[in-house]
Amino acid sequence: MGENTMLRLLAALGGLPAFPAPLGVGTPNLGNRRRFLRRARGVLRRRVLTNNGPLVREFERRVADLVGVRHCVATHSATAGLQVAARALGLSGEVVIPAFTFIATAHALHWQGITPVFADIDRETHNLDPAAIERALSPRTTGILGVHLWGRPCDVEALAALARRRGLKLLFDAAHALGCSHRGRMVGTFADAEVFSFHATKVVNSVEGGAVVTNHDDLAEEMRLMRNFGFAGNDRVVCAGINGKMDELSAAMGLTSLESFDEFLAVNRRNYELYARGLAGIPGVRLAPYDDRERANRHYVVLEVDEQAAGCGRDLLMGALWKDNIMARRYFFPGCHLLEPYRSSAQGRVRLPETEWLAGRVLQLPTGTAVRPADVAVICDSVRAAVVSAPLLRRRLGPGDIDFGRMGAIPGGQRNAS
Ligand code: T4K
Repeated sequence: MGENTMLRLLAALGGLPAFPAPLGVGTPNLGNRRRFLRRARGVLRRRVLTNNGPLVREFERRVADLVGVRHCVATHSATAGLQVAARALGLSGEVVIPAFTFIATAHALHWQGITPVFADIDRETHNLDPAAIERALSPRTTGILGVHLWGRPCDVEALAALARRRGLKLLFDAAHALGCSHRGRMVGTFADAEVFSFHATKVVNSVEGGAVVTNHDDLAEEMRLMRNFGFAGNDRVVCAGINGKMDELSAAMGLTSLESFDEFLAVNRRNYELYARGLAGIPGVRLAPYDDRERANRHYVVLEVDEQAAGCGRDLLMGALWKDNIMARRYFFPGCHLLEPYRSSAQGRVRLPETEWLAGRVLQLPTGTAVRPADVAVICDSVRAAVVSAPLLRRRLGPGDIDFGRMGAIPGGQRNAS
């Protein structure tokens, strides 16, 4: 770091917060408001609010075309999509998953009476380590549920080969990975089924929403039945389904959001590059990279903090940023195996050194259309100031000063996003 760098006085050390109101990770991208409202008016005019309406069907076609798959089954969340997919694939007994993921990946299985068995990850890719999966297999294993964390595809070839060799089903949680590719092939085309999230915080959103994509005709048909109580006709129920449907207003938002996908991708790329430049040279912090040869949505800006080199650990840095109204997150701390109900089960005793190592040092920074170039510069300044002032921060900011578990970090005071 150059000695002449002017440092801002952090709010944690008595300065003013860098932002007057909290700036969060996951502030929704909004598409064209007029088009959304036009679609919403159409929904009201038709009085078809849900149950496989025309906008849901259009949304499914658009997602299937984008990914390049035969079928897309829209659901009201990725969690519901994972449940429906797991059941339609016939998963039971044990399924191997990473613990370094959002808790929904595990819960979706647990709710089906399936035991998620946690395998360790690779600290470079943040994704499942195929050798660790192998060690986690048992005679009760029926499948592997991989996660393309941060939109970076997991080792799809190794996982597919392992699944084939052991006669296991392969399902991918692609919640983060819309529009991402691996070796030029789109995520969504690699497993028996893959599940996207269109939650408000995702790159493309339908407020709440998800979708399962597959190239298998029978599987798609089964999942369509399952997301609609199992109804195959007015009075005919052919399986135990749930209500997993996407509604028309969500589809209106999803379609509008999809129309702006290219713009969102460009903003995320711009922000990522600004972060890379702005953080360069700060000791002990490194951005998790995206492969420039591939398509990536760059919707997660993931910082890795090396406490020894930075002089401050991830949590101290996060505390300083929160005081500056930069609501960075520590997804997915501490790892699913250390959260209930898994923590109190045999799964809580499993040793996952790579997962725990990584969960202790990653931090996600705000991006998306709510984050302007000038904001990125301010955030980078705060990170730099925190690292430079680490010894002082350690004395001023005790572990009890910030409640990281605080819910709803973004209250009504959040800035308007474009
Ligand atoms: N698999 C993976 C790997 C996932 O990451 C997820 C979800 C799933 C499966 C399940 O997908 P869904 O069933 O949700 O479709 C958020 C999201 O709720 C969750 O969808 C997402 N992953 C996860 C990574 O992040 P929280 O608990 O952090 O949400 P929350 O309420 O703290 O919001 C995050 C930030 O976004 C805050 O800074 C506030 C801001 N925000 C949020 C909402 C909802 C807004 O500004 N406006 C909003 O409307 O989980």
